[in-house]
Amino acid sequence: MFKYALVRKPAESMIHGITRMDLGKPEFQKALNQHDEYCKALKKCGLAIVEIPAEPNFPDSVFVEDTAIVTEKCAIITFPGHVNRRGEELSVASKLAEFRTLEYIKYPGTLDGGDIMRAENHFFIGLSDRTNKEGAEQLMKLLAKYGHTSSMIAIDKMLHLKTGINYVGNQTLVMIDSLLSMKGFDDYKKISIPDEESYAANCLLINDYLLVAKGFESAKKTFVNAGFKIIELEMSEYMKLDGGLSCLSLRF
Ligand code: CIR
Repeated sequence: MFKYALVRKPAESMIHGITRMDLGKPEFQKALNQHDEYCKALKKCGLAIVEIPAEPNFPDSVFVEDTAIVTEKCAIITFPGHVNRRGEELSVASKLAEFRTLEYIKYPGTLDGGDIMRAENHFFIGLSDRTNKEGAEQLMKLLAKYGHTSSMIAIDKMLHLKTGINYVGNQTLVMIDSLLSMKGFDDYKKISIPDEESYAANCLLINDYLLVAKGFESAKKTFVNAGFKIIELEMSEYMKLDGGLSCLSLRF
């Protein structure tokens, strides 16, 4: 069970965040409101919110998930893959030091938390434009030191591994249809999400609830039929920046 969620509100500069999407610039006020609703949902899931100050110098810093991997025993601070995001991790590290022993990914290793998917004691590490082999190898060593297993999965097209694949407990993965044949996930049951609703694959299991993005009706039916208690959240302004539900918090 998770107890805490570390979050950071977006700064106004978020409208200049990195994106590969063509959905226009986010509206700051809407993004703030969506963030408030997100935090309310985390509280409903039973989490205490640990909030750190907004960082106007880092437009993407609302996506705190990319800056650390937090386990029961340690917090591994990342070396973010995109040069514009390097430095976001410092304030996250200071806060996490209050809760966990810190470990670090070091350059030339690069790694974004969005590429790390935990399934019970195993961690899948996506090799992407943001997470390189050196970063993945450093993470594997650190995880092994704390008793976890891990494996690397090369991804293409997606920004991060969890953009299209997420673990939802009970040996089950939520996956975009076109990824179903991907190697490395044979031992798992799969819930498939149509490619046209791919954004909905970035769902987030927190204790008894599954947080899902609003507006994806087919995915919603699939989740409800699979027996999840869902909380729907409007994510339009974060989708414009290529960010999903998991990116907005670190749960531990
Ligand atoms: C970026 O490109 O880095 C941000 N605009 C979005 C990061 C999303 N984070 C995530 O999927 N964990």
